[in-house]
Formats: sequence, structure tokens, C-alpha cells
Amino acid sequence: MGAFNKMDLTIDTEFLKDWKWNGKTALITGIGGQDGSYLAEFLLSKGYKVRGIVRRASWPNTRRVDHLDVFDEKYGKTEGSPFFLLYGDLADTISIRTVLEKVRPDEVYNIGAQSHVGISFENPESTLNYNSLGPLRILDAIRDMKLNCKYYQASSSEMFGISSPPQNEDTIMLPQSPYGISKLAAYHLTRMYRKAYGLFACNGILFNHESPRRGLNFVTKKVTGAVADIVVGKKDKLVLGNLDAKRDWGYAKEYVQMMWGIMQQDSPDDYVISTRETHTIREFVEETFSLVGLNWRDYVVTSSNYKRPAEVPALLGDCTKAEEKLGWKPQTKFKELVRLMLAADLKERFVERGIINPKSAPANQEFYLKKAKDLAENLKPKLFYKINANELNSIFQELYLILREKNVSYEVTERIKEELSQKLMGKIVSKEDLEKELREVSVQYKVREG
Ligand code: NAP
Ligand code: G4F
Repeated sequence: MGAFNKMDLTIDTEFLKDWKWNGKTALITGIGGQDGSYLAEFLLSKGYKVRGIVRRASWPNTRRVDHLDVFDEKYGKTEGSPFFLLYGDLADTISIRTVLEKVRPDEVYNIGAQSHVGISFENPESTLNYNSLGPLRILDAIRDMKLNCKYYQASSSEMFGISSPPQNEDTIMLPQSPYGISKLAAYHLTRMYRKAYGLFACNGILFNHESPRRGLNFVTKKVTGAVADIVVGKKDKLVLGNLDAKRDWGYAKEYVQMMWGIMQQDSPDDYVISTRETHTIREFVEETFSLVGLNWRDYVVTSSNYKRPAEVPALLGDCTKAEEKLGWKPQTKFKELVRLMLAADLKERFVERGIINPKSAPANQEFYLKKAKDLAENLKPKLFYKINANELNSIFQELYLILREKNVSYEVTERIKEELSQKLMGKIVSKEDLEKELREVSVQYKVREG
């Protein structure tokens, strides 16, 4: 419970005490991820026995579900236990078949994946292995082992790529990343196993969904985490990539309920789940900073390091089918999502820094936002420069003047220029840092000249 409390503002596990089996067993791949953890909670609350696949890691990768692991003392990893984890890997066919044989699930939720689009450009091969061949391994094992179970595939709005918004189940899919392509292959495999072999296999085409449990290197969590860091003085800037892309962001805790809803229909099908609202990354940033009374322009710098070789410019989901057939109605939209993510990060930082006592930490968002505003009032933002060729030219002009006044030779001036170029090019530095560098160079020069 302790570690987990750091991620959500509040968490209720009381329902676990009254757990009663509904007769069904669910297997979740990627149970240790954002969605996996919410889905496990949701299915347990519905009386499912939940089994999760985790892969071996040298450092804990089960933090998001440790609070659910409360049954071992009573049951161990036995047939009767409401919840336990098994080792497995989407790249390992043997492990998948072994787990399926042991668990014999009624419903399989395949939500494990290499889920980061940016990283998929750097690791395309393993991304396709986990995200495309992983589903194939599971689908084919279900077919071959003649398991009587339903299959959910975590498909993604990233598959739409450059197709114009709004996107729905009939929109052409033109993915822009190895990740998008890997998910598109899995989407088609799921449809093919449904058609060719009659499997109850469904795709949930989910648009971006976020939460306090979101991975740290996705843009929303990066922004809310950075604002919390800035407020407590742990950070003084936030470096981002493309601010112009638009995303349709919803709340993960609500989205996982639709994963289940899709599996409860009479026949298998594919559904878009979204909020029908889209916002730029810039708007997300602006909204987060403004909640604590700060101007984002004082803290945010952009860098090509976080830009992708190809981008999905605009996502906006048309979820009419899910509304009509599943009764889907998103409750948490953009502004509320930003608030709840930021409040959770603020709570974590305040506890970490001893600003509040974890034992008496209140559960309402307003408390954290108000305290953050008070703290932010005293912040003095630094001015940051991203040093590029233009910036260097103006720095050198200043330097030439200083050095000329001191009668420094042309050769020494050029050497200093070279040194500074190497040190600063591509870096993001504050005005203060820049002045310090220039001062250091002139001192260095005096020593050399002396
Ligand atoms: P996440 O937080 O990154 O979780 C992914 C999970 O998959 C992690 O538990 C990870 O384990 C596991 N995993 C990765 N590679 C694996 C492998 N080879 N074998 C077994 N497990 C593996 O992702 P999420 O946001 O919860 O997303 C859940 C699913 O929905 C993913 O398939 C994602 O692609 C898809 N999706 C997400 C969104 C979204 O906005 N969140 C939208 C559409 C679709 P480790 O902890 O060991 O890495
Ligand atoms: O938060 P992101 O990394 O999410 P992205 O690429 O939309 O993918 C997420 O949603 C998909 C559904 O559409 C999922 F299938 C996928 O698994 C994942 O959950 O980036 C969102 C946007 C992008 O346009 C990116 O270029 O934010 C832009 N961005 C700008 N600066 C950044 C950053 N993204 C990240 N991760 N980090 C940045 O610094």
C-alpha cells in the first residue's frame, strides 16, 4: 500500500476484503503497467480471479499492483486465490503456452506491449516482436489449445497515423511509427483469428488515456511531474519536443472498464474509445502550469531530442459506436485530468520533501493545488537559451568585444571560441549559466596571458 499511495491521490482497497468469486478467471498481460493495474482492480471488484503476466526484471516492475497482492498468506498461488502473478514474456512462446495451460482463463486481456512511440523508432525490432508477434503467439495458442476463452487486444489510435480527424472504426489506418505498425499488425491478426477461426477476439482502439500511474516518459506525466518538481525547487526547466501535436486524452481508470465492456458483448467486435475532445501538447502544458499560477513560457524549452522522425499530428476519436453499443460516456475530460494528475504528483513531492506529513495528507485536489500556488509565488524563473548557431554568433560577438578590449590575439580568440562552441552547442543553459561560462573563459584567458 505504501509505495502505491505515492501514485494516486487516493486508493480504495477495502473491496478486496469482500471479494467473492463470480466464476470467471481473467489473465492480463502487462498487468504491471498503467492500464493493467486499473484493469486488475476493476476485474477484482467484479469478482474475477485475476492472474497477471509479468516479465522478469532486476528492479521491481510490480509497484502498480503490489497493493493487490494481499492474498498470498491465505492462498499462496493456488487455484482458489483471487490474485497472483506469473512470470512470462510476450517474446517467449513457451512461457505463454505454459501460463495459458496453468490458468485456463475465461478472458485474456493482452495489454502488455512496448508502448512508447518515440522509443519504437530506436527499438523497432523488439517493438514488433512484443507488440505483433506477442499477440500472434497468444491467439495461436488459444486456437491450437482449443481454449474456450475470449481475447482482448489493446489496439491504439496511433494506428490512424496521418488520417485526418475525427477517426472512427472505418477510418483508414496510416501509421507513422514502428509502434503504430506493430499495433496495426496485431489489430489485423485479431480480426483474422476472429474471421478465420471463429475466436471471440476483439480490438479496443483506445485513444490516449492517462492517470497518475502513467509511465514517467509520456508527455502528460512528464509535464505534471516537472511542474511538481519546479514548485518544490527540484527542477528549474522542462525540456519537451513537438508542442503542436493534438491528442484526445481520457482517464485510464475509465478506459479499462470499456475493455471489459467490449468482452461482455454477444459477439466479438472492434470499438473506438475516446473523449471527443482534442488539445495540443502546448495546451496541456499551459493548463498544468497555470493551475499553480506559473507562466509555462518561463520554464519550457523545446529540443529536437524529443521530436520523432515522423509524427502523428492530430488525434480526435469519434466513439459513436461505443456510445451506442457499450453505453460509453467519458466522465473525466481534459481539465479534470490535468488537475488529478498534477495533484497526485504534488502530493508525492510534498511528502518526499517533508512539506506535508503522509499520515495526515488530505485527499482533496484543492489542498495540493492551493499549497503549490503559495509555494510558486516565491519562484523566480531563470531565462533559458537553447544554444544553436545563431545564439553562438551573438555570444561570440559579445566575446570579441571583451577580448578586443583586452588586446587578445586573433589566434587565442579563435581558440576560446572553439572551446566555447564545443561546450555550449546544443545545450540548454540559463542566462546566469551563460554569464558564468563567459566569465570563466575570460578568467582562463587572463591566466593564460599572464
Ligand atoms: P504501459 O504502462 O507501458 O504498460 C505496458 C506493460 O507491458 C508493462 O507492464 C510492461 O512490463 C509490459 N510488457 C512490455 N513488454 C513486455 C513483454 N515482452 N512481455 C510481457 N510484458 C511486457 O502501457 P499502458 O499505458 O498501460 O498501455 C497498455 C496497453 O494499451 C499497451 O499495449 C499500449 O500499447 C496500449 N495502448 C495504450 C494507450 C494509452 O494511451 N495508454 C492507448 C492505446 C493503446 P514492464 O513493466 O516489465 O516493462
Ligand atoms: O505522451 P506521448 O509519448 O504519447 P503518444 O505518442 O501519443 O502515444 C501514446 O498514445 C498512443 C495512443 O494514441 C498509445 F498507443 C501509446 O502506447 C502511448 O500511450 O506523446 C504525445 C505527443 C506526441 O505528439 C509527442 O511527439 O507528445 C509529443 N511530445 C512532445 N514532447 C512528447 C514530448 N512526447 C513525449 N513522450 N515526451 C516529450 O518530451
